[in-house]
Amino acid sequence: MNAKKLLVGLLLVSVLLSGCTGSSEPQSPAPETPPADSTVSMVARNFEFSPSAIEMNAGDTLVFENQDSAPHTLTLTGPEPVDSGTVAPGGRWSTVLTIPGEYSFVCSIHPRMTGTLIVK
Ligand SMILES: [Cu+2]
Repeated sequence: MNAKKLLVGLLLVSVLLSGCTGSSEPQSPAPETPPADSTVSMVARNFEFSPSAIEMNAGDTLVFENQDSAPHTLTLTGPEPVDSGTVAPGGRWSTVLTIPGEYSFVCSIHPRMTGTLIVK
């Protein structure tokens, strides 16, 4: 009797072990990963924003890099106004825009530097 119980126990253990290492793993639903928020880059160069027309999705990060020899600002007007303040040459600034809509932007130091941005 004891030997039979031991044998059943061993069988059970071996079944469990093979279940863990075998190819017939239990089907668990793949974790739902929301699309990663992406980053949109924009630079100031030669006293121009590039690109000067930008589209991004709500929740994306807008990264502004000043590749010019002069300080610039990225001053956004629209549903979610935001101002980088002065970004020194070689400097970088970023913000996350969460409110969809049409924006325009300008460098407050050089008002002829303009552009448009759409948050979808
Ligand atoms: Cu400027």
